[in-house]
Amino acid sequence: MTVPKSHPRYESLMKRDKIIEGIKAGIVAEAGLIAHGRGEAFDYLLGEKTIPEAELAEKIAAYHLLLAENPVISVNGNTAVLVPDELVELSKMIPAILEINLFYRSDERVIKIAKLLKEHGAILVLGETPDAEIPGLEHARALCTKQGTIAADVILVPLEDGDRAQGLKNMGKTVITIDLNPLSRTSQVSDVSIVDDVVRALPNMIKYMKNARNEGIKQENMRKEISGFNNSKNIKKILRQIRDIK
Ligand code: PTJ
Repeated sequence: MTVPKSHPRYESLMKRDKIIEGIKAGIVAEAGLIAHGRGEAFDYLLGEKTIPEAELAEKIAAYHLLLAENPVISVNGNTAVLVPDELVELSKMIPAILEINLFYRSDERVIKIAKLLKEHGAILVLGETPDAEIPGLEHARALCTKQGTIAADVILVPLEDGDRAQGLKNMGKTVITIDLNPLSRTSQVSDVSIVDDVVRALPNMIKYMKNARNEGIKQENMRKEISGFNNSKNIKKILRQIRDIK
């Protein structure tokens, strides 16, 4: 189906199309469509735009990643088809390792996602041959690599399930998540919960990284901003906004 650019829901329809094509290509899990729909519902409630609380979390996340010693960006099927260029750009800017981690894991999907990221410019993508596990998880999300997830001090996990976010927290990592649902366990357990569409969140994080570099923001100033950030207060503000919609 060709969607005219003039259609009032053009952006939204294009995102759906990417997810559907991703399923046909064997990159996105079928459940990815359901996850996307849930995300859309929360996006409606947030006005389909980046709210100030998300903008703040995106800046804090960018600072965390810039200050990290071993930053890792986790990639799943939905994220790979929605923002492949941005994942690669972000990973090169920081620089951070890209590691594929899937809930509905199959070797075929992992290989296809790695290929897609490489077509978009990624040099190294981990996850095809996991050699470690996140303790306490009894599903495929536990599979990871020593070089990536295990060594990470800061990890960005877009469109996550709460189990792994908690598992990563238990390992002492700084966990940054992107999830449009502020009530999800993922959002509730993270250090920095970005309640925004991944399609808007990644470009914003890239923008804050560029600003930090261009304006020469000192590491100590980034640390100050990080320590002044209160994630649970930020989430509560978002929930209040949703509750007060007239
Ligand atoms: O590729 P796989 O096998 O790892 O599977 C990926 C999915 C997303 C299918 C899997 O992790 C899953 O089932 O996730 P959940 O438990 O449905 O959670 C996904 C969360 O992402 C939900 O809370 C949605 O609100 C949120 N979400 C969906 N689309 C977006 C989003 N958040 C930000 N941006 C989106 N575009």
